[in-house]
Amino acid sequence: MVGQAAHRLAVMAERTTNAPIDHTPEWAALRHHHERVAGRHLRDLLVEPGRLEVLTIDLPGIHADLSKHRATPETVQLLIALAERAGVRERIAATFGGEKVNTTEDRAALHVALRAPADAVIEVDCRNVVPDVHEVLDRMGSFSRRVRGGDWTGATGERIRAVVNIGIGGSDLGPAMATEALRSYADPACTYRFVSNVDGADLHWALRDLDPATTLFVVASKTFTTVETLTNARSARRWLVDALGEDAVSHHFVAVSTNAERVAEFGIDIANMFEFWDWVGGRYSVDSAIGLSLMLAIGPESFGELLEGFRLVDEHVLTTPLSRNLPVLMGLLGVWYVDFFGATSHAVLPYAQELARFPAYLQQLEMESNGKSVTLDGQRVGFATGPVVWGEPGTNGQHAFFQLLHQGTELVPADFIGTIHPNHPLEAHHDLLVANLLAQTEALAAGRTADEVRAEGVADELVAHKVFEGNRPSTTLLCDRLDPRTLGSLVAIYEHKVLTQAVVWGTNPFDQWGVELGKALATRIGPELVAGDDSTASAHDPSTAALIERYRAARH
Ligand code: G6Q
Repeated sequence: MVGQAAHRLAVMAERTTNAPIDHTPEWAALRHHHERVAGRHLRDLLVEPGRLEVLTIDLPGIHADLSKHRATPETVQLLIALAERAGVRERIAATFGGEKVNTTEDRAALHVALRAPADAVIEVDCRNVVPDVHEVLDRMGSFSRRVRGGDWTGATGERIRAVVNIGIGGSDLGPAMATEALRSYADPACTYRFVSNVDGADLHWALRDLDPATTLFVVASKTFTTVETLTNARSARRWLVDALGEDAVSHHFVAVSTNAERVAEFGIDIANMFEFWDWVGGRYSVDSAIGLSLMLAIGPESFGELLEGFRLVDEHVLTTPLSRNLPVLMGLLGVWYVDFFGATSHAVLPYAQELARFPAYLQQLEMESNGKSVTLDGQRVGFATGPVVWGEPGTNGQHAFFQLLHQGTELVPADFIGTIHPNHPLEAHHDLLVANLLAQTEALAAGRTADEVRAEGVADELVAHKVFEGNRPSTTLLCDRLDPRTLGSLVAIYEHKVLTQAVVWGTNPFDQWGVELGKALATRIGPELVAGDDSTASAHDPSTAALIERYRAARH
């Protein structure tokens, strides 16, 4: 094992210190190939015999169709050769193996351990972390059962009717997205709210109609130093104490964190703290204790199914050849569009209202992970990396930004995500929804030629306006049903897609220095807005200094 690990690290080092990826023969081969095939139209590609078999992949509960991509079998082969050159297999294995792949923070990135079966052995610094993971899961399970069953009550003995998660970024987006996505699995007797923004409006409106006696706060923060979260948690604590007194806190506040000291300092009993570890990145943490609010909503059994969905994809990514490996192929197709077609954005379009927050969740997962411009060895990249990720649920988007997808000058690859079975009884709505999804992917691919437009009797002067070039690529992920297992699988697919791309680009998908900068900058300006301080003008650029002064003059 030690020998294998050393070999993997040596391979990683060689990949990252040798020629940049865009100086390799595999990159050059893709460039030449692009010149040859970029002009080919999806109308023609799509009807090539055998294409569907090669470019569709079935995972339990998810059918993935990659055939509407501007790729030939040769494109896929060349992309896989690029992945091999970059060491995708080795880096995935190193990540799963607990190696410290997050080199700039000297940490493992071991979210896969969060869903490993109880008998698995995954070591960090020679310690098997799997028993720790399961111990916390068990504690979360029994706590959730007590709250859901009414055995854990508020200070006045009443059962909990509202759960308010206070966290931000990775400590908010995952549980908020998943609680909405799985709302049909949630206990309807309880209300679930997520407060993240330091804008007081967020907390104010979240608490407005809640009763302190029946409200449970989950304060979720990996570091327990994040200003927004601590500010919201302090105000929530005051709201509770004003109504029920200081002794009520231990009945109404629990914490999720890696930092027991800070939790205790804040005034939450560490007996009411659910732990996770520094090897869990914020945006990779929905399946850790950060998912506690979600577990309170859907129950430990459904949470277990969510973990099973993650695990299925982990096994798939580890054991499937790259040519049939869904997250790897999605990642490589992303590289193909960004680096060879010049695409600068990627749309995520769930045709499932319950997935309304999924684009925002992926925005963080993808952009915080792959918004990087230096390689692991600190060299500036000479090529484009992560695209802007954005999206909204269909069909709403069709009445808004889809115009640009169809006829704009930008090439925007898109993921369409839908389900065969709805989680509601309005079946006729669902057929209409799915019909729209399929029609959009078809229209984006095929377009409409001038001849077709003319054949419809359109006046000559309008023909150019009504032509659709088509050739706009998309992935379709058609799920059986949006259930906990499928949601877990969907998230894992994107986690491994992101890793694949980072390996190709040679960047670190697990650090976030840009986010850390934001935290530091706000702390600096904050006091200047309140206290009259003449040094402000010299410490900032003229625009910022004037804005600070304007705000201060009007407010204080
Ligand atoms: C995630 C990021 C970031 C983080 C938040 C909250 O990968 O690092 O979004 O999750 O800044 O941090 P805390 O959990 O420490 O409060």
